[in-house]
Amino acid sequence: MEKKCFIAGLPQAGKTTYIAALWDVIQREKGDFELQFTTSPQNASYLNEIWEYWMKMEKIERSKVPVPEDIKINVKRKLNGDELELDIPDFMGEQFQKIIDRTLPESIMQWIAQSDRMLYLINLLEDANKDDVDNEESASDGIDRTKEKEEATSLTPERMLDVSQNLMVLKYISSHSKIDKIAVGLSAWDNKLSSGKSPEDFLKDRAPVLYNFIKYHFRDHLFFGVSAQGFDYKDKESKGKDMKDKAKQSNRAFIVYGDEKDVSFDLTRPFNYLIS
Ligand SMILES: Nc1nc2c(ncn2[C@@H]2O[C@H](COP(=O)(O)OP(=O)(O)O)[C@@H](O)[C@H]2O)c(=O)[nH]1
Ligand SMILES: [Mg+2]
Repeated sequence: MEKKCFIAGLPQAGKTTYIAALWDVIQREKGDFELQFTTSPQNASYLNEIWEYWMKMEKIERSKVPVPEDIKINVKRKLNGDELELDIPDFMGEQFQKIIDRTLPESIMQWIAQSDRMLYLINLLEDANKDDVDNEESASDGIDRTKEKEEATSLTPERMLDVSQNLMVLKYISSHSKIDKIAVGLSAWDNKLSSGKSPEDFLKDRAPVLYNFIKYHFRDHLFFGVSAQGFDYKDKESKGKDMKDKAKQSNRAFIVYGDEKDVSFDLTRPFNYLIS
């Protein structure tokens, strides 16, 4: 059986970092992972490049190597030897934003239409009010600001609330594909651990509309938190050395799977969920 799965999410959702951390797991093959991966070598240069940033604990800059639209990863379930082929493109998040203003390229439309599974990342909402800007001009210096004002209030995808953008993207995907099973990852979970909430409860609290949309439009859904970096790079000075050691033991990046209280270092688990 062959299933097509893709990783989706808006720009800054954490897709590339997750793929880099996953590639670390795949290469190392150390630790107690549910899945085993092999990857076609033609994409290795891109994967290696993002992995190097990940190792150095630096933000992943726009790749110098062309971003492959198609990263094929063969997956084997250790438990029973089931094999599957996941097709994981590291599409730019901007591509998904094109859903919103209806400029999505035909090739990606087809991609979505042919997929069975999706891992969807959401980088929650630190600035949920970012577009709730008060556009009232306070200055009365006689300068005509009509044009400025128009620009400031025109609702391009970038200016919409993350929640609205995510809703529109998910709405498109749910009605233009046969995807009925998704794994929803809340990224940068290192920043959310202190909330003490499960990822599902966190989303329900922060973005009830989005949460309900997911729940009622995709038959099977898993919520998980993921910290693909393991920590916030702004703390590199204080935590960097410790994190480097952890990376060597494959326990820097972690996920919080479903309602589990403990963190897990097996980043492959959401895929294990998706392949069955
Ligand atoms: N604190 C924290 N930040 C993260 C984590 N993963 C990604 N980020 C940050 O989120 C931003 C977007 O990540 P990126 O992987 O480039 O997102 P993409 O646009 O979806 O590919 C970057 O600034 C990352 O440093 C994480 O695990 N923890
Ligand atoms: Mg990216």
